[in-house]
Amino acid sequence: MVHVYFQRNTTPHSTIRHTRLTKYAIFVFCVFWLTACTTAPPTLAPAYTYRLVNTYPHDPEAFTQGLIWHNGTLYEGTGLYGASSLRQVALENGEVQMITPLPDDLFGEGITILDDQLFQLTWRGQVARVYDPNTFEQIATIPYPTEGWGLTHNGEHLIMSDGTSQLYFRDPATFAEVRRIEVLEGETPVTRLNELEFIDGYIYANVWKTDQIAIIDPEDGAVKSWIDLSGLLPSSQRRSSEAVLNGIAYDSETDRLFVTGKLWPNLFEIELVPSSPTP
Ligand SMILES: [Ca+2]
Repeated sequence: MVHVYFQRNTTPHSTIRHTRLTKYAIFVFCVFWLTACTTAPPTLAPAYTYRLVNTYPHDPEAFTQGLIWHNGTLYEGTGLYGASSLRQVALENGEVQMITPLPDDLFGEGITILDDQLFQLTWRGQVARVYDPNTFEQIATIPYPTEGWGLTHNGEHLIMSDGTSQLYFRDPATFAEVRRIEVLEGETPVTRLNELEFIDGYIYANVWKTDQIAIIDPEDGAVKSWIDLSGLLPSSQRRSSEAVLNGIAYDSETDRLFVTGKLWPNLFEIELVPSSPTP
């Protein structure tokens, strides 16, 4: 096709040649533009920063692995072998109102409450513990085949992370895998997904050892936005390299978003603020 065009372009009529050359240039540009559009790296998801609304005390010994808001109070799951627990915590003063320890050989991880059952994962124990959220009486244990990191639910299924870029949707009665998504920013897997919260139809996941929370489409795993919490707890107040952001809870009745971290002395209520566009 291009060869035929050049043959036609041998006409001595300069105006026609000029017009055809212009058309050819436009054609080449369009081909190049379309090719560029299909192969260019995806645009990074837009980011939010935060506005600090309230600061509350948080047990600096709590190695936070799960955080939720339920029926007007906080519930927290903590980790480490020999120190893992499930807690009910007063927001205003951080006091532990109810606590049950885990066996020393279990490392507690994410928690969530669905249909009046409280689920707590374990890291490598491959077993979830199920409690009555009002009494912390243990109701059941349910095995699963992966590591356990973060946990939330969409009202029907449990949603679970295992430190990879995968999120697993599980039947709350059996932990059978219903489906899974790979979390991607463009085509790049987002790994080390940790504590989770399902908020207004999206999965919020903080990324281990970062100050970043990904907002994820639960249908296809696409990262829709990021929340940058850099500076929320200064490094001078972090006791070790393990003292990282890990805990997202949401009070849907009052639209309050809470975050904290492992061994953090504070729990924060924040509001999301769109980042200023890059000039
Ligand atoms: Ca959570």
